[in-house]
This record gives sequence, structure tokens and C-alpha cells, in this order.
Amino acid sequence: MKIIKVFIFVLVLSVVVMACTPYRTPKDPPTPGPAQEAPKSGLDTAAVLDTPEKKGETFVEITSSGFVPQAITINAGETVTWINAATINHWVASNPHPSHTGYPGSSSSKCDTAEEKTTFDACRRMESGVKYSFTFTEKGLWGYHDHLNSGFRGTVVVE
Ligand SMILES: [Cu+2]
Repeated sequence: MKIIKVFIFVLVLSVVVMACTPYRTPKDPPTPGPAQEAPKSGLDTAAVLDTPEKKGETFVEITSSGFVPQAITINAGETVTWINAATINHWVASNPHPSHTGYPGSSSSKCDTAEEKTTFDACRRMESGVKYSFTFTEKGLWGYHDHLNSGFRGTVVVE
């Protein structure tokens, strides 16, 4: 008889323990949420490149030895962003130096005017960490240079 009481006690105890233990479902794997905002650091290009809304934007770093990559190919309508990853100032501008008229509609004379956005010319010194973006609508091979160091040269092929 005693063994039955012990059995019932254990049974009741286990029911109480089970009732008090919350049933847990395995956690669902985290679902990818909305695109996270890119870090504010302008030089964190890897993170920026992973951001979906940056598709159609190509990055070129300006380093102490020149443009990296030196030659890029994009589609018409896409944007190129240059990032000054060097410690000194640079200035992206269309060839030829110093008129900057190679890209259609570009001219250094448009700097500081309402048409500045239409000219392939940063129009000012880019300090370390500063970005300059230009959207290419005209197909062709467009050469550019660093206006402060015209030995730094690069090309953008727009297809
Ligand atoms: Cu120039």
C-alpha cells in the first residue's frame, strides 16, 4: 500500500512540476528584417556596399597612390561615389585638366552655379573621408583625374 502512495505522490509531483514549467517552442530563426541603415562612417565601404538601396552605386576609393579601382564599368544612369580614403585633399574632375569639359555638359565654369550638379566635377577640395557622387547618363569612356594632382587618373566606362 505504501508503494502505491509513493507512486501517487511522485505522479502528482511530476504533474505539478510539468504544469509549472512553461512549454517552450524552439525559437524561430531570426527573420531578416528591413534593411538596416548603413553605418554613418563614410569610410565603411564594405557595409555600405551590402546595403540593398546602394545597388547601382559604384564606389572608388582615392588612396595615397591613386584611384582604386582605376577603371570601372557601369550602366547608364548609375552613380559612382568617390571616397577620399587618403589623408590629403583630392578633387575628382572630368578630363581634360583644367577645363573639365570631357564629359558632355561638364565644365569647371559650372562650379558654384545652379548647374554644378550637371558637371562631372567635385568643384571643391575633398578632405579626407569626404565623398563625391556623380550619376552618368551618357554612354562612353570618360576619363577623369585628381584636379589637385593631375597625375592621378581613372576611367569610367558607361554602357
Ligand atoms: Cu583638373
